[in-house]
Amino acid sequence: KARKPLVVGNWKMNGDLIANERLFTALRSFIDRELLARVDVAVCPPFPYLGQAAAWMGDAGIAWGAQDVAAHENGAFTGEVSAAMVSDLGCRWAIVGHSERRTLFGEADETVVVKAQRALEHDVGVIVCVGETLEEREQDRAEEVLARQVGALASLAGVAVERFVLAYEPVWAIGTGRTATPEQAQSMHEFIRGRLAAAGFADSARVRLLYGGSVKPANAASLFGMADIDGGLIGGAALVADEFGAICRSAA
Ligand code: G2H
Repeated sequence: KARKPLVVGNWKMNGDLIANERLFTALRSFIDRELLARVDVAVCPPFPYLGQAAAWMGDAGIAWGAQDVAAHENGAFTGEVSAAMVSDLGCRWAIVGHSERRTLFGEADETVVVKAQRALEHDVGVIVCVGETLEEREQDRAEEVLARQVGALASLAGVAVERFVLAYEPVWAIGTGRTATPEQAQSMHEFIRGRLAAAGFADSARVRLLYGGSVKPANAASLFGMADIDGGLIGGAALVADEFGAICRSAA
């Protein structure tokens, strides 16, 4: 494939100083420079541990990123974490618009795009998540929802492709053990790439599209083997070093 695969661990709200140290140590040994020459790897721990990630991953060639950023620049927004702050902590990436943010915290397309803009302004690349819910899929509205979510990103069309990644996460496949079949996922990825082009992304063929939703060592290779799947956004399996390492190797 022309696009270098990317595998991102989304730790969600998990971890503690001691468990993280163990995970970072194991990741350093499972994911070596030879693998990193073929696959980009990033881990996204919760905000309080970004400094710990920097300390452990800094010289390992594994990037780290935030799971979210604030839509506001700075100021009286108690509890929020700005793009400038995560940039300060060396984050190469910020995940924005994860389905859990959209469904549990009511984030709308408009908020997602503003958050992405904030991150990009601070030189933090974005991993923008899109995906339909089970209800939307059953109503045969998956493509309509994706078209809306991708269309809302039109103002980002000029961004350098190195800094812009899209993750397709069918919400019905997240943490449920249900995975989209590789063919189902591929057909949605192909659709998304088409919508990116329609939204003005001249380089849509070079944008990396990740699949997310119950990716495990057993299904990673068949997903990553599809033409428009350029890696994965990994939740549960990212907390288990040998599973995450195996998934990264499947992308090579
Ligand atoms: C989807 C994914 C990572 P999991 O949310 O973002 O999680 O792999 O646990 O389904």
